[in-house]
Amino acid sequence: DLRAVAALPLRRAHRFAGISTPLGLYPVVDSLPWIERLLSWGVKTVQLRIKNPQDPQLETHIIAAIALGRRYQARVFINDYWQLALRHGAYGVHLGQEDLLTADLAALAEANIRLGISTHGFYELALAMTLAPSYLALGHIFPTATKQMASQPQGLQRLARAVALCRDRPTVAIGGISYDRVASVLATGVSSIAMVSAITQAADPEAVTRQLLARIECRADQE
Ligand code: TZP
Ligand code: MG
Repeated sequence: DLRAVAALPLRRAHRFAGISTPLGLYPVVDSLPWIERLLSWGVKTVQLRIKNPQDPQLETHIIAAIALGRRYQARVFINDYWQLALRHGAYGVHLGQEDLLTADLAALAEANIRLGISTHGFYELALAMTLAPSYLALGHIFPTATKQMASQPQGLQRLARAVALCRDRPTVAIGGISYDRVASVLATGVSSIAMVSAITQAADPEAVTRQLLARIECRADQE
């Protein structure tokens, strides 16, 4: 809805908050136990990504995830369900390109909810940049078995160019990033790394998470 975009509050230099907050390690998980585990290990940015809208526990889980974020002073982003995020005062929302067609971006900006947007190439990136989101997710970088992708892996060279286009806006690389690839991904200048399987499928998720935290900058949110 272009009217909603046009109505975005322009008082701030950046429409969505959190433009300078580094996100650090950014695990993406599909359940409340994972959120709690990760926060207890010191993770400061996490996404609840539930892909079943029929889940009878959906709203309860979202409420609990938001509460855990407050308890641990961590950044909890809710994927997709921006209405529930809005209703329950979420810290942040993560949306894909198709969600942008219907989401009430003005309401999210007014509620000071941080917004992250998925992009899969330069065109989507340019489009997302016009909304001045709190961060831009850039993916998928490597082949991934976690999500069916319509696009091709971007690779490190395109990632580096995308990061440069984002200037000082926070960026998050996602897709097929294993522990061993962290150094080469960080070398592109990207400010954060999102991961699913490298953490959730690890033999020892806590040990891997703690090692990742040590390698990927993560400051407590002072705002
Ligand atoms: N969006 C782009 S790739 C991806 C999502 C949700 C999955 C990333 O999972 P993994 O296991 O880190 O490759
Ligand atoms: Mg979505």
